[in-house]
Amino acid sequence: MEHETEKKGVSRRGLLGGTAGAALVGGMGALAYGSLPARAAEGGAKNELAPGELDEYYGFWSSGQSGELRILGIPSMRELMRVPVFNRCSATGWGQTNESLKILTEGLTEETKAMLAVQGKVTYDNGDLHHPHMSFTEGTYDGRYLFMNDKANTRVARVRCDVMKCDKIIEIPNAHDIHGMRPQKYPRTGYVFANSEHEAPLVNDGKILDDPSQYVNIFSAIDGDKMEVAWQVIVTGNLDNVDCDYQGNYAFSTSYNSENGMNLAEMTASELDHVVVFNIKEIEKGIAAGDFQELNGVKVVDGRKGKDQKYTRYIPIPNSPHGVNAAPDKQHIVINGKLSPTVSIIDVTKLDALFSDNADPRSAVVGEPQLGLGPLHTAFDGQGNAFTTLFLDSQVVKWNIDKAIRAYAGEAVDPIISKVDVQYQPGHNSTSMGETSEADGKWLISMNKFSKDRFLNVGPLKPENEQLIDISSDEMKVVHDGPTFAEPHDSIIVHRSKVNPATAWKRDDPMFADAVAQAKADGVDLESDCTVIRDGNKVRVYMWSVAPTFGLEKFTVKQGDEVTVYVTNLDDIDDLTHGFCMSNHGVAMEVAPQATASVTFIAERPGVHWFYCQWFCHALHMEMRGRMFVEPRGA
Ligand code: CUK
Ligand code: CUA
Repeated sequence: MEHETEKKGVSRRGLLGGTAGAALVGGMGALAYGSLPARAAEGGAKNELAPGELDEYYGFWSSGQSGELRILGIPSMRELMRVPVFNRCSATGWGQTNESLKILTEGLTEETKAMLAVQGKVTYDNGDLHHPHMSFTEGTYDGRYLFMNDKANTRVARVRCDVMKCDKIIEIPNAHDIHGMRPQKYPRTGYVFANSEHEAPLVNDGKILDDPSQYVNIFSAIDGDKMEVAWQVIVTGNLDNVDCDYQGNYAFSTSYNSENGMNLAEMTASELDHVVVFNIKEIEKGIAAGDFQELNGVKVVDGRKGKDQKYTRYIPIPNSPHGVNAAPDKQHIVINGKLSPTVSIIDVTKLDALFSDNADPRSAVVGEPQLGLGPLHTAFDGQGNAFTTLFLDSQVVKWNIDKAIRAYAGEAVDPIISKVDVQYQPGHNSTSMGETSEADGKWLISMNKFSKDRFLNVGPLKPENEQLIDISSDEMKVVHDGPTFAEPHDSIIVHRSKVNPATAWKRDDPMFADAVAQAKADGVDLESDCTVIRDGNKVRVYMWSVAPTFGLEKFTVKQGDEVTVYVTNLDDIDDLTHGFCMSNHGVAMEVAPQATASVTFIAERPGVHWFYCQWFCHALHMEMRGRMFVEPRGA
């Protein structure tokens, strides 16, 4: 039995390799790749990496209602890291450390803070992270930031790519449930465009419920450098997904409820919904000229349908369109029909006429190929082809943009190149570098909502299935199934040359500037002093960590003290993260190399309590511990 397994292993490896692969598959694979031992047998690109081999791409993944950002290696699909954003994290202390609580609270509106305070909270515990996108410079990723939305609590967050940590979260006033979100592509990000999905009365103070005529929706442009709302636009209908052009002139939002309906029947009543085109330059001019109202501190222009519009155009699109994706040819925008089997192709060079000559909005549509049932999202290969997920058909369809345009103009050409079955019901898809001008046509991820029978049954709640598809030839080939937990919507695939994270923190990093300032005020040198400062019933405990010891082996506080522990990790070796966990106090945090992290709690239990390093760091990691002694009240 053992022998047999081994034999199988050998022959499988042989198949992936050169000579045996050539012999077994014959013909096409052998000719193209027979002499390249690293290639997969059947002629595609290689997706299985040997131990120790590095991936060519970073995949940045949303996690839906899990609220975090995930980092995968592509094409191996190995999960490399989880970056807590809107969620709480037991491992890193995100949502518990002072550094993370500052980020999670400072961007909330006063109204939200008051609402949370009534519930005994300082911030939200959950989030629904749908869309992670990297900042751009001149049409391609620049490796500065990742931006992402929280549909659940109307927020937008930013992750710094140098340390892969969230550094800003803002709540968007006037909006209701941020869904679609994309960074400006040109000249740089710049703006981060964010859609408010759900309509509400403009002044939502509990006086209006059943008067849809008073419901509006809000499109926001966020300044991605400052993480502040730059301006907003009032629109008609709801807003779903958003993308923008490569010229820096227009943004596009789909609306699946142009009817302004409040229930399913009303929302899907009309055959045509629309995509809203936002004229960025005109909106900026309008703001500069004072043509806005100020609402909750934000400058808001009116872009509703049916006015003499300077700021917006509404292009009719069949039916309940969902995804919107700008092609790397810098000219075409694909709107995905969802309830219509079509996608609509907008030519950005025809948009100026919509505004300057009041041309028929539909004149910007230059193609509308029928692709299959339930088109949701489209990705691109940089060679003129597009890949659209068909939710109802459980397929990805590869089609040619130019042929679709020619067919729309009356030529007898079929734009569809091929289809591949995916398992099952795909939502988003993404291609390697596909949302940039450097789309390279190597890999496609199909993010499927259901895995059904693809994995061992783990109970009624099942993982989703994300499939890696080789798109290096016209026949798309599914090469990997990847189960994922709730519920990644979207992903981007970024070439590793674009991202260059640090291996240790810099001591002057703004992430822990408050801790550094407090230490300075207390006359403490974080890099050498370990000490306890009493300030009334507030106690600040400073210590460093060097594997395998904490700078303090014990400290004493009084019952009822508010204790803040600052740990500075003096280790600067790659991978030498420490932790600080105060047992039986619900306190734990990550302290990565050269970082300072702090956490505050009330010492309410008299006696001895061990704190320990919960991040494996050394052969004597278990010994990396110390004691907090809490003197009883009145002692
Ligand atoms: S949405 Cu989920 S499948 Cu939030 Cu981008 Cu289309
Ligand atoms: Cu330090 Cu484990």
